[in-house]
Amino acid sequence: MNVAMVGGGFMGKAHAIAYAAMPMYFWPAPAIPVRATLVEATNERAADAAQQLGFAHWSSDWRSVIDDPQIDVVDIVTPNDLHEEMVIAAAQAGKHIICEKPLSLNASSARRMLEAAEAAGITHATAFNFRRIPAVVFARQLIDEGAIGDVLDFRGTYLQDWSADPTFPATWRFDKSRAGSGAIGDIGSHVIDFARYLVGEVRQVHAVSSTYIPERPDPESPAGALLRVDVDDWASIQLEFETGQRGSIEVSRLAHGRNNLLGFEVHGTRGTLVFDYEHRDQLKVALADDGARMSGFRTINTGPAHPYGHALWPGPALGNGYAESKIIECFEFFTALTEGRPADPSFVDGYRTAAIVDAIIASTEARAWVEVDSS
Ligand code: NAI
Ligand code: SOE
Repeated sequence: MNVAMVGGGFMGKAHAIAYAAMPMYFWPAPAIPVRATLVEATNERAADAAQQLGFAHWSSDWRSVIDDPQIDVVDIVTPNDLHEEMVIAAAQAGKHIICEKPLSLNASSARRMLEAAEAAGITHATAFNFRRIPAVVFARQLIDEGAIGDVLDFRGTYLQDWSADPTFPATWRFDKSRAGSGAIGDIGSHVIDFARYLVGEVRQVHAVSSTYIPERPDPESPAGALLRVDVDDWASIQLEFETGQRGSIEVSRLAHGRNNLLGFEVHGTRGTLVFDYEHRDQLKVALADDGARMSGFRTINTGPAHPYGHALWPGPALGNGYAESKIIECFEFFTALTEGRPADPSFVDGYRTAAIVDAIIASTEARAWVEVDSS
């Protein structure tokens, strides 16, 4: 199936690897993704990225792939503010769509994208790839099997330090008009997706946030010019799920030493599950049935006995990375597409996550609990 990818930056590289490698992991593949056209902001960038990432054609006009009858799938990997227009146009042209997270700048925009995709009857996916990590899927299986009893609460974190240096420039992720929010939507959306995947829908939230570095160097202007940062750097969020459980999430992009600590801890009446992306092949499991004498965590390295184990490496702990999470995401998307069923996570998940992000931001402003409106 012919894929047009719009955006050949950091994540575009991961998506391109997934298109190339998915059939090598999952064989026979549900479909063979063909890297047909890469669209970038300029002809120069498009030509270079197409050559690097193995696309047959390139363009600097994203509408050209919308109008191209040879294109089956459009993959949106651009900054967040560009998602809505591109996705709606692709849906109206009948293209199947993968769109990166967060789906858009806010829930009303995400809702328009979902409605356009549903009206078009196309397969649509939101690229929350981390829920596809084998250890995360294994955690979901254990919860579903009742291995930790009834879920009591959820703790999630996403702590990074790539922007802890005040001289890190004000790239698009620090501009509300381009990103929608800061850490809350950028990395908090991943943790929210974990919470929804492992526990369920969120009823209301209470949050506080801070912008620690209010100005950063303008990457587009001569040395020394500063831009005001109008998004959050850090947030602490309390959750109440629709089923009554409680939870908490902390996000920061300025946590020195925390390079990419995306994780969760789920407490149940009969056990606890702990995941840490920095040790992403592992799931730590504590079970009450082990008794006091043997109380503690066992560290399970995922491998052939675990989700997707048949397709990944032939032994536990051989190492799954960013690319493998995208390769699995790609497999699941094309499986859903060829089977004619909804992808998971879809734009519904992108919209519901956006509604939770909106409520979190509203709560930081109101300094009160805010109901999630994902009607
Ligand atoms: P980036 O800035 O590295 O790349 C974005 C690319 O889009 C740039 O190369 C830029 O030239 C291109 N672009 C801008 N305007 C364009 C246009 N009109 N037409 C075509 N190309 C255009 O950004 P990054 O980090 O790759 O993020 C892209 C998206 O992926 C964002 O929505 C981000 O939230 C998401 N993302 C998701 C991750 C995940 O784990 N699922 C990880 C990193 C980013
Ligand atoms: C920056 O915080 C970033 O690239 C996020 O945008 C991604 O979603 C995350 O997976 C890695 O960090």
